[in-house]
Amino acid sequence: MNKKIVENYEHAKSVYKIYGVDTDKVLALFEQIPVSLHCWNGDDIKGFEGLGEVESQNLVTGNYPYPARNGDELRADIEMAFSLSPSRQKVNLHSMYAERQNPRNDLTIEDFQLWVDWAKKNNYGLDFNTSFFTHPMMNKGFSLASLDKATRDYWIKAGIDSRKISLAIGKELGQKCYNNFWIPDGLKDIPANRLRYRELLTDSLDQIFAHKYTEEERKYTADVLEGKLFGIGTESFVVGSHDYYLAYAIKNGVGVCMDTGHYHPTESVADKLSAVRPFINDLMLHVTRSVRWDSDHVVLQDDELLSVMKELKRGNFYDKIAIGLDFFDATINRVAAWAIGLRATAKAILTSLLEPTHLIDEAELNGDFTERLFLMDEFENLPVNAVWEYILESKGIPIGIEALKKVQRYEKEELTKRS
Ligand code: RNT
Ligand code: ZN
Repeated sequence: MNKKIVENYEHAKSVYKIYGVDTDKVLALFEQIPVSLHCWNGDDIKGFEGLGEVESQNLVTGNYPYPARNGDELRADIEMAFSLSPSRQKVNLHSMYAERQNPRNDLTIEDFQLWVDWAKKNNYGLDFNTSFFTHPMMNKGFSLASLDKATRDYWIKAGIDSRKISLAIGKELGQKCYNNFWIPDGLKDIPANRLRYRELLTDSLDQIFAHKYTEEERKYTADVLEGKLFGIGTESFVVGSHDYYLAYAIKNGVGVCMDTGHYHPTESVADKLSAVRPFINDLMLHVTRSVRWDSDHVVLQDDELLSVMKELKRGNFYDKIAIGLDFFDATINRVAAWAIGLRATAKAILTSLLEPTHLIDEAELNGDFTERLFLMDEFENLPVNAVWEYILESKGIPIGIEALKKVQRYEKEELTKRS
């Protein structure tokens, strides 16, 4: 180990000790917190079905070369990104990344066997999503809430199958596979009747969730519903809004997924966690960075990210709320984008774990809000980075710009072969 890094860590350890934080315990805790990497940044959410020019309901901009074109390339890219992150690893799959050419609504775990074998081999967890978008069976941008029954039925079947796939994956890997539902259904302009679409969605979801998981099955899978405020092309009305899914989830015993880009710009997802988690069993986050709108920029250590992670720490939520990433940027190297987002998330998690939260809390309980505020700001500058570099060094992960250089070498030696 690099001597300077070890010395810096020892110093940081003594600083944290003054505030009653045991850095070695923090390191052990950090190891246990999984971050689920969204596979779809690797190919701009195109999938492997060769659907050609079918309309997409996700807006990805940029034309950086070398997107992954098949499972082997996508897996290699993900491995490269993971080699730059110290977090426990999960991969978030979408059904459009099946590697057998079965219809989107006729898939089983066998269509994802290469992913499952790979995850097993590398000790990664997996999460799952049905891709209710970018497909000929999308009907004017609608799936589960379409006015057309045949359209709804097609996607209901896909939803039912996704639960079987997710459960099977969870069992294979011996850990919970979150199954996320996001549908783009909505309207550009003001609907004449909002309730009609929401009733159709309720009927579709009721059919999908007709099977209630047993206690045993719940160890291996959970369904989460991802609401959204608006999308490009659905500015006036999104059927699956946050309120809709929250209400549906509470009534029906399913979970929710909160995407940090899916709310009004001044709403705080950090504030929502303690409001919602006590009333639902499963909560997943899609961590993203929105610039003015749901732009899905690469995650950085900004105030939003830190406030979410601090809330997970302060509310003791790290084993109760799952962290997934969700961003895509086709203007920069996609592997580097993943690495930047993974590292920023990991550092924000570490920052939160190292925070002497108990002292802030003590000040609050003593009614000393002056001290609470003082400490909050004071703790912004504790030596997190010394601990961070120690973690990277002890796992053999490149530190600082060396991480980017590794991606640059990968681009030169491997990615360029794709052109
Ligand atoms: C879209 C949602 C959704 C997707 C992925 C591809 O606004 O955030 O999570 O990004 O499922
Ligand atoms: Zn999302």
